[in-house]
Amino acid sequence: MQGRFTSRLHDERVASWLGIALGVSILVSFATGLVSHFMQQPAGWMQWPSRPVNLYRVTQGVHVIGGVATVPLLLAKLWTVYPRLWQWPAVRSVLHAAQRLLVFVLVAAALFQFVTGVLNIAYWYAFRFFFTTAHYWTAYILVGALLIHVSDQWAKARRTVMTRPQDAVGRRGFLLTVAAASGAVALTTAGEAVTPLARLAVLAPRRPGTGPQDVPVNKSAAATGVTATARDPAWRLTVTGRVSREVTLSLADLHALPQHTARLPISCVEGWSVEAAWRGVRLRDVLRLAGVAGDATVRVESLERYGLYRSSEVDPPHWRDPLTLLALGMNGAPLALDHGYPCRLIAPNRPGVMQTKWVHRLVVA
Ligand SMILES: Nc1nc2c(c(=O)[nH]1)N[C@H]1C(S)=C(S)[C@@H](COP(=O)(O)O)O[C@H]1N2
Ligand SMILES: [Mo]
Repeated sequence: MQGRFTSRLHDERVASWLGIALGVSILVSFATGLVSHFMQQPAGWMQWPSRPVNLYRVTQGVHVIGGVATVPLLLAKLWTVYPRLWQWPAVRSVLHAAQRLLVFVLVAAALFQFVTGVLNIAYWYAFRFFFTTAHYWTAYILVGALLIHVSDQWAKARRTVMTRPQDAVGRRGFLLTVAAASGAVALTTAGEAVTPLARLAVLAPRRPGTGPQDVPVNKSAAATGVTATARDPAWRLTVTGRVSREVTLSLADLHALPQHTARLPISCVEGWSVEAAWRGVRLRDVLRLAGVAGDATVRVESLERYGLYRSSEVDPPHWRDPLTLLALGMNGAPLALDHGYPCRLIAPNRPGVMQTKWVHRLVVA
């Protein structure tokens, strides 16, 4: 049966090199994915630092852009090894059956991660399950299967790549083509996070320079139903919870406090990121007015009634940071309604989903 697959590129050497590249990319995706998960849902003992300012921007850019660039590697690897699917006899022993089952789990988990990941950043929610949870748990299955597969294949792959090939069947050309495809995908996506490359980012769903005030918007005020409440002159910011005194501030009160500027990125979990010059009051100044303990955590709540991103938790390293602002303006103009007018949180080294817009309440715990 295998004789029918005429291309000699379906061989061990190509499979090994692609396997090594895939193994490295998947482990990098896994590590950066864990960073993103635990920044959003820290375990009890975790406190993330607020510096370096661009840390999350880099880890999540690597996760998403690196993940998209891995797709050509995965496709090439599957093409290289698929003749084995039809090997005969299908099962030779218990061990062989276990190996085949493992490869099945590995391929299924890898396809699931890449397909759902790409659909998610393309805003094509074709699946019924909640992406984040499914993507997170499947990552452990993928990496578990990968580690067993690597320990199983290590010796053989090592021998294969260490010995000189006896024939020339165009492997090098094939591998270079795959590398070029992967590089091209990366180059045409990277502009979503690397602003100077924005014009090349034809594959990126969001790009710097688009959207109000040159910054993209995921959820608009209209989509979240806050247009009227955000524009209401009766809008107030309240500081409540474990405070020495409750504080209520109007927009004019906020403008009367000392104003600061911070150059910080919005770094979306979807991989796009854009730096902007934010202007507003320091979160710590507002919390001090209410007399907040230094070790408190603060929940920043928006006017939004429903929706997963209507509030976010701010730990001491972030709220004490002088760069963390309740922004009233950006890029030299008052905050656009879609960017969170009258007031939004912006903090260093933090996922975009936790940069709450249309803030109206700070609850101290
Ligand atoms: N209240 C509220 N804040 C929110 C969101 C939201 O849906 N509701 N979306 C978040 C997400 S996912 C991102 S990436 C950033 C984007 O900020 P921008 O629209 O100003 O670029 O806002 C965050 N703040
Ligand atoms: Mo986001």
